[in-house]
Amino acid sequence: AKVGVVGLGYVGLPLAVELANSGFNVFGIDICEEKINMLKSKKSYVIDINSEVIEELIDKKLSVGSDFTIVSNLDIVIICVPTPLNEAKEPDLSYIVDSVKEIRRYLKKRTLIILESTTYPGTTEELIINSIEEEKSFKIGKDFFVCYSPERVDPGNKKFNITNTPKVIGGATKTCLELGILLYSSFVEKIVPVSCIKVAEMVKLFENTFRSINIALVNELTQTLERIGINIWEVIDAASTKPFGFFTFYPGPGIGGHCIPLDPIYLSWKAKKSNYYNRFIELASDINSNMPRYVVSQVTDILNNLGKCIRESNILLVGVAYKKDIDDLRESPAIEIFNLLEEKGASVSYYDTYISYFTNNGKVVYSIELTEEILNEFDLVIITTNHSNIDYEFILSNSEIVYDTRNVTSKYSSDKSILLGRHINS
Ligand code: SAJ
Repeated sequence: AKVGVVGLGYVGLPLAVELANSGFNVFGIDICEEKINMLKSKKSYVIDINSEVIEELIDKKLSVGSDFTIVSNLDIVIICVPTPLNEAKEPDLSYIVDSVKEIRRYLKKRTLIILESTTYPGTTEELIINSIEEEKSFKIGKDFFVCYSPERVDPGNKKFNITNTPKVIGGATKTCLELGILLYSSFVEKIVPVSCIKVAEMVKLFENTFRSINIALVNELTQTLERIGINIWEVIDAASTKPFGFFTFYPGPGIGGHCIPLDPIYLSWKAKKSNYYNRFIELASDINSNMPRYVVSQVTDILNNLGKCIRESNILLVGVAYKKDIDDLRESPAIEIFNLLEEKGASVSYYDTYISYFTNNGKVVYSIELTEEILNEFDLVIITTNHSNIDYEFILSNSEIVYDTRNVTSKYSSDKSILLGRHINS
């Protein structure tokens, strides 16, 4: 069968590779010329796919381009385009709308269309099924088939990948579902069929809302226990010994990435549209997005206790990616902390083993070299992302004070390290 993958990002590219490796003729479509050119010159831009894999497949089982006319030769089209938030922090479905418009233009009868992009319940029906039935007067389940199957890709995860992560799927009709199951069964170990498309859309939002709310819980508890003078990190580690019915979440400098800060907003937006205001989600988003300010307030107190103030101080952020062991800066709380400190007059530098430079407010900022003399220049070091390949012992032994938002320094029991949430005696 000929399968099209629309959107060749961190979800679509690994999917296209997996499909090609399991024998399908795959046509990757992406409107971003730069991505297409990189793939054609046999280069990967996704952390989980190395360029050798592209070299093996490109122009053999995998061809790529920006042209949607190929859709008229495809049996299956899988849509993996971004679903961000717009300026007003509301769902932005423009990538889905635009790609469906192009697919619809060239769609031939009997094609299976699967949406994988994270979105609120009802999207697949409104934007794909209804629009194709109206514009092409195709009958769903007879002239074309539609499923929704949420992506569960976790970039950089060495243990879980597309084949060993259970795949939830819902179909518009029984036949649609059967076709979707047939497709995924050829390369996914466990398929989880659900009764309808809306349930499948909701499953992904629930998974990530669950994470956002539980992260917010420990982030708020951190501030409660700071007032009482209890170490939240010790409480969480001891509570995690409970062998059943407990999930471990840790406080941090805030939440980043392309999923957790966004997906719950898709759900709360949809809830509001159905005249239900989901208090948990709004509260969790507020608490999580306030953590960068909480970090800056603790750092201010620490510097004041040293007789220094943020204005002239020299601060180093260790780790700026949104989470450990990846090179992704999207929505990273470390960048927000960087900017908040600069606004207060500090001179801020960073060190990250995965990110050698980034553009911040139009300025290119480079990672420092981690040497003794450079470390000695800083009044304070903040550990914002806990990459595994950073030498924290070296940092501790060559710094005055290390404010640790990820609890990676406790094991060195150094009196120079102050954990996020510690009561700072003013
Ligand atoms: N974070 C905390 N405390 C925690 C866990 C995470 O502060 O206890 C922060 C992280 O530092 C990061 C943000 O939250 O800034 C999101 O972290 P995440 O571990 O949820 O990682 P993501 O954003 O890459 O989430 C993805 C999601 N995968 C999909 O949406 C398909 C999520 O469902 C996975 O559970 C998660 O990876 C994972 O477990 O790695």
